[in-house]
Amino acid sequence: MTNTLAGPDRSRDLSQPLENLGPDEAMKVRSDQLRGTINEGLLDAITGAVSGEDNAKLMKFHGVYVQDDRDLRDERRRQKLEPAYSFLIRLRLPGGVATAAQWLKLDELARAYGNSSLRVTTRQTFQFHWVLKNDLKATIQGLHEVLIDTIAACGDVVRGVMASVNPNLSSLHAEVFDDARRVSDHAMPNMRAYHEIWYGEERVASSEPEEPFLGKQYLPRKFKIGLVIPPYNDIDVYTQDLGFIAITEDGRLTGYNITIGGGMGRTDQAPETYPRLGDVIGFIPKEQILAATDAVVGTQRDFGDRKTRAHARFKYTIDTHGLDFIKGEIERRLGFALEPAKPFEFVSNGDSYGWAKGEDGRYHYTLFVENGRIVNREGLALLDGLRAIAAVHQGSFRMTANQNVVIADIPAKQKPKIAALLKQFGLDQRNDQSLLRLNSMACVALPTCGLAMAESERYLPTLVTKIETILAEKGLEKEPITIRMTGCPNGCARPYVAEIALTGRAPGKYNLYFGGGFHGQRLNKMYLENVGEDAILGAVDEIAGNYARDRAPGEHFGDYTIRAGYVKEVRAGREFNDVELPLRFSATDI
Ligand code: SRM
Ligand code: SF4
Repeated sequence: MTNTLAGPDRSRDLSQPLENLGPDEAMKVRSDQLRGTINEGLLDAITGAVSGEDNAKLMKFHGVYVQDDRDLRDERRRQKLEPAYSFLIRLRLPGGVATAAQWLKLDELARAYGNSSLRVTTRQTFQFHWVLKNDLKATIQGLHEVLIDTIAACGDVVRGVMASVNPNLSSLHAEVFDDARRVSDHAMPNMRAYHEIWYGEERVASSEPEEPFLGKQYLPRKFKIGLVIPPYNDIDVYTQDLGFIAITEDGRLTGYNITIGGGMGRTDQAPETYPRLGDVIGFIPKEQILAATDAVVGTQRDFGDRKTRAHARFKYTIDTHGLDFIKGEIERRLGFALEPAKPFEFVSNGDSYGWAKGEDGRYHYTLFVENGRIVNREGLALLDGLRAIAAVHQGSFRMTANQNVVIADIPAKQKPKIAALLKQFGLDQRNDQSLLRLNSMACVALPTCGLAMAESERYLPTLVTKIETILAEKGLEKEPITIRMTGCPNGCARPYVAEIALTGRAPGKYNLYFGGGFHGQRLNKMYLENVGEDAILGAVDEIAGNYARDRAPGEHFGDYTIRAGYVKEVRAGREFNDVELPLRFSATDI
């Protein structure tokens, strides 16, 4: 795992005095390339967390977060106990693909250390929650046995690289998936610290810089990349910092249209923060994908805001400097002008469920996993069922960016066996849900997420049941409508492109949004602020009633809410908050 990114092309001076930069920049520089004192902090028996000033933040670059059980927080405080600490471990799984052997190992580790829970994330990977400090190394070493790591799953680096799952187009998927893997390997930091801390390798002295491309300050902020195969925008390409849209001719991949500057995160009552959809800036032949990654990531490395972290995402860099300037900078680094973007079309950003046959004759089964949580519950042994399938499966698994699982590449001969196991565990019934539920997505939120202000994963299923009743009364039960919920405005379930979205404000209170594009092409807009369930259901009831009566043939719910005037169309991130954006930063801020 070596980083092959080209050496720095730093048109800006990153060696400015650290006191002029944000505190996290100084932390990265003094971290000894992300080693900090993590090893010592893990040995501290006084706490269930990790001690040492910077270590909790530094561990994010290693794919590990300190958390505490928020259900127990108040009680523990009353008892004068420290919070019930545990850790989240996020895997690096480019394109969301795992082998059956890897699945079995994940299942084993989840049962041993992760409270028997596997969580498929909105970026196609897995998280273990509830891992105790003393089990961290065993978990990460267990992953290493099946060639999985957690490097750069979090932190100011290129995060998990996504790719469409596309069960039907086997060879195209293989090619695009391979590119996703190459981009991930190419862009990830070398991170010798990871090998030393988690695998116990010796530190090797070298006069060479450890991170020739990323330096000591890494990127200004997280950076997200995704590859999509039209017509399904199943990775929400416009929400990625850098997106590659596969372009084909006669079924053959010729290259990619590039989108830049997507992002969801925002903060309530901070209008200078906003979600933004990526701009399509041109086309590159497929051979140029790594060079394009270098050029775009390098531009953000050198021009991103290293002073104000809340404005450090690439979307703000673009809006601060202007799209034309950033595009020109990318082309300068590439050494050639981008070709004009090629035509493409998206039809949805959801998954297609059930059986599909690939062009190579192999079968794929997309299984609905509500909000990505794979556990055994009364009446549904999902963890057991998928383990039984992994034990015999000769193909792979693909995690979707909608938090579902594809049992992929099943040879025709094996299909009856997999079908029988799906039936045995009742998994063959899981896809029999309303189209609303099949197009629903919630972030984790409580009780593990430290930033959650309201429930999400634990509440959305109940709310969906109530909305299903409303839709059924109006004859809309067959209508595909996307609904997404998050426990805070950070937007981990990409809510701002959903047709109906809820973001948490306080326990039981949400902002309600309408108008997102059905294939992720348009941001939604706030309709009600900080309201509870009654107001949410009331609004849905009224609008759904009118939609059932007045919609045009084929008109999607999100489109209707705009046409009927419930919300204004948002054509650019700046219109999301109805204020003049972007706020301009002075040159010294950058
Ligand atoms: Fe996220 C922070 C969970 C996808 C935007 N996200 C967090 C943390 C780590 C909270 C924290 O910092 O302490 C959450 C851990 C909760 C837990 O207990 O698991 C968390 N994010 C998740 C996951 C697990 C949600 C899920 O239900 O699947 C997703 C993991 C993805 C992965 O595999 O890498 C996840 N997060 C996203 C996405 C969606 C995406 O990338 O496609 C977004 C919006 C896109 C974007 O980045 O703009 C997202 N997460 C954030 C943000 C806001 C970033 C910003 O620009 O403002 C934060 C907070 C931060 O970074 O400061 C955050
Ligand atoms: Fe946590 Fe907020 Fe992300 Fe949900 S959206 S997982 S509450 S940070």
